[in-house]
Amino acid sequence: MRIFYSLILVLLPYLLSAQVRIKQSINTNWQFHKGILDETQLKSPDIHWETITLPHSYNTHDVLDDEPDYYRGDTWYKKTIYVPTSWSDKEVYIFFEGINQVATVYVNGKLAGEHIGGYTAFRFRINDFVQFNAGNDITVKVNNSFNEDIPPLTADFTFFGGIYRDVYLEVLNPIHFDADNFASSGVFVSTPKVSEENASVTIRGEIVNSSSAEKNISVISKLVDPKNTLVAQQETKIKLKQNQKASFVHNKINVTKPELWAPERPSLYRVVTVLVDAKTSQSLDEFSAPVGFRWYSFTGDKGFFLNGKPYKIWGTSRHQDFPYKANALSDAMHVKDVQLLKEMGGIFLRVAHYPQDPTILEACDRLGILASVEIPVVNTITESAAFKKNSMHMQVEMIRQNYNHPSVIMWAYMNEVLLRVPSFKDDKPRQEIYFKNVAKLATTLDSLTRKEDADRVTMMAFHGNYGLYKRLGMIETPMVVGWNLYQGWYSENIKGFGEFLDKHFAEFPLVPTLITEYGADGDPRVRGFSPIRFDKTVEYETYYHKEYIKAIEARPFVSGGLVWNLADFNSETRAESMPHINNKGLLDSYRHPKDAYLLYQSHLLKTPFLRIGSRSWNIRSGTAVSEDSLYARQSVEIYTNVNGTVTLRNNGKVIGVKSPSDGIVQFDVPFTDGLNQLEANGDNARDVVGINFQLQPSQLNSKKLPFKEINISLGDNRYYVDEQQNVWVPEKPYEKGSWGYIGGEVFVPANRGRQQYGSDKNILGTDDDPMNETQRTGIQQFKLDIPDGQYEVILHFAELAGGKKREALVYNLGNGDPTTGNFTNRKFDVKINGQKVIDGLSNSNYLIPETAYASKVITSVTDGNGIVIDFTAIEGASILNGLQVRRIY
Ligand code: GCB
Ligand code: CA
Repeated sequence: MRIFYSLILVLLPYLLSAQVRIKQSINTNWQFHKGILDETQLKSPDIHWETITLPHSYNTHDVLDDEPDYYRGDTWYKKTIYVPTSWSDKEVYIFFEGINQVATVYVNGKLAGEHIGGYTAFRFRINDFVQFNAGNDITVKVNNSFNEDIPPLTADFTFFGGIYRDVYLEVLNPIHFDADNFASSGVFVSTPKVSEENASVTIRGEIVNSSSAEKNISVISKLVDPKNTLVAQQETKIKLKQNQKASFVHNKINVTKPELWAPERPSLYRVVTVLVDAKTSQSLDEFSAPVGFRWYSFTGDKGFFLNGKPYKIWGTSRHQDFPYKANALSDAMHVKDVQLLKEMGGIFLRVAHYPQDPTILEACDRLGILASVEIPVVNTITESAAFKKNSMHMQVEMIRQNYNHPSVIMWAYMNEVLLRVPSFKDDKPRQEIYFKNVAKLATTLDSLTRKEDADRVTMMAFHGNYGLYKRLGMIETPMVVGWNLYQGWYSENIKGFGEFLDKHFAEFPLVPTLITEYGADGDPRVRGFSPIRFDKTVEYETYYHKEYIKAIEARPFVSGGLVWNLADFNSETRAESMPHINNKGLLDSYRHPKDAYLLYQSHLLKTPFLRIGSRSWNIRSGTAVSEDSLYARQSVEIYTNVNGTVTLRNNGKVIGVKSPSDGIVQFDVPFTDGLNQLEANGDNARDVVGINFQLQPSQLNSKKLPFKEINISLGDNRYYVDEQQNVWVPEKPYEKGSWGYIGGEVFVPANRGRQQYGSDKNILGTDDDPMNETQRTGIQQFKLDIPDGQYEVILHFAELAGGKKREALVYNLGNGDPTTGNFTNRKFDVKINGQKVIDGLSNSNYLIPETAYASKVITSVTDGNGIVIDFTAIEGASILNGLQVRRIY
């Protein structure tokens, strides 16, 4: 989807206008069928086809529901294309930007070709199957099943199926740039020499004459500068015999004092190469690509240099999905992500874990974002010839298809490939053979990459098992090593991050290192004032990034840090607080910024920046300081790069004046009931945020602040804002005049591991996982000293114990199934103000493990007795996960 207009203007004086290649998308009006079809069924009128538009995925919804797994199997797409008679002397191709993961393409029932791999483009010549001046049936079988010979095998992202990128028809003259070169453009542009003084451009490619006549061709390459002024050109004459291929090289295109391409100023030149019929002067084909003049190097001790200057690389990785769209995003949605990275102040995009839509690298070229691209060899390999062949094929496709992007400086080929090591039934010698095979495949892919592109650097990303990669010699295989490190997230000690790097530097002082991943989950709905690891609060995520920024900045030998991830993304097999989503994004999955995104802005942006941190936590709740002081104090962080002080006002009143440190100012804000307009002012920067505060009375019978409603998450220390905009507040012990629990303890998982409290299981039947995952176990009473009136009380329960084998329990209750861990049956009654509202709640009725159960009860409060909820255990311990109380009258 390139725009040729300006080029046409440039070239007009030199060429006769003529029809060069046509590239037209054919995305509309496809028919789709999910399921296996045989040849007769394909033609049968009884088969249901749904009309759809590309890009399309058939996994938009099943990756987000409560059913485990998503459809991974056969699907069919079909469409009629019209091929005009005027194309009968042309070469007609069908071009797919990407289909996940195996595509078989038929034209009028005949096999046109098959493609393996979900993230690279492919094209098939279809002349032999089409009828001109007629409708032609394109039928595509798509299959995204697990295939042990096709990477990725397993990974922390979802392998959505479908024709999820654009599809085009390409119509070429018989004389054209080679269209059968791994779906590349057939022409490759490089900048072998670049300095401030001068730069050179090399353009090489192959030209095909598929006609039956000999032709004299001029190949003319022109270089235009960022203002579209011609700066250099080269012309070659070629005699092309019928059905012959010939190559050309233009390497005499030089520029003095080039405008350099850099993140601050991504100046783009452009190359246009045209094939001209020497006799008629008609242009027959045209190629165009951006050119960015830059040079760079990675060093082991001083980090990264671009155009001779040191740069700390800051950036992110990015997945290509969006809620309810799977991978089928519009071009604009892809571009927006790169823009968001730019607006954060990032200068690097790790296109991970697979090549993405062409618009991504186009945007990187334009916006000055450096990039790496990699094939999806993730976690593990299959030691088969086919796996190796497919990996190598993908690597060549990736490099040739994305070669002409000045933003790309790095090709990678494996991610954490030793994360999932087959145990071979504890056969250590066999495992050792596997290790060797992995290391060998790495070397093969690395050499292949260097051979394909001698100008860029190679990279492989490792997980924290330093010793193993070192032992296998893999640290020295790529030109740059990438480390994916999660100290302070998957492992306990956050300082371990810096220690790891220092050790690495001591042992491999010459190996350039880049932190290719680091990150912590922040569920955008979960907040807290005492964040701890794995509590999923946005606040812990922010804390983690503060620490990592300091550690990376403190070490000049580290080339930079790439946050995992730009945005939250789908990983169907994940449970935790937001099932199916990996919450390590700096943006949530709808691309709203979390606080950590603002933290990076304050750290990286050069223009005045100031943002009030909890803009996304704009519905809050808390208890008034006292009966007479009708406000609650809560912390607010402001992220800024301004010099001098920041003044914060709430509803016009000055709260404080403070100087930032490390880009942050923190205020304890007295929030009043209702709307709190926070206004922060600093040097040349200002921000306003409205926070709706639901102030809870300190005494529930308060006249000044009458009780309305409250939502309490038991066994919880965090705040949670649900989809209905209810704010759930943390539990507290009962105090007279107020509310709280009596008895019991915070639920802590059996094998605590990373989770300090609460469960990390997907609780079925609810979207309120954070509230349902936490629980007070052994609770005796819950009291609210609320005034007389009529109330709605909703009690929330979820069985969190055991639960490894949910089904076994449901169907085999009480038989002591050993696979269910520490599970003990429970049974208890619930009374509200003396009346039994739940009789014998147990695992034999509603308490199905890991499943939400809630019950709403209407109750009257009289005689100033408030609400007293009694839990009486009959077997095991009583539980309560959440409680909502709302005054009706
Ligand atoms: C990793 C993987 C990435 C995961 C990430 C995580 O190391 O490379 O694919 O998504 O960790 O969040 O666990
Ligand atoms: Ca709870």
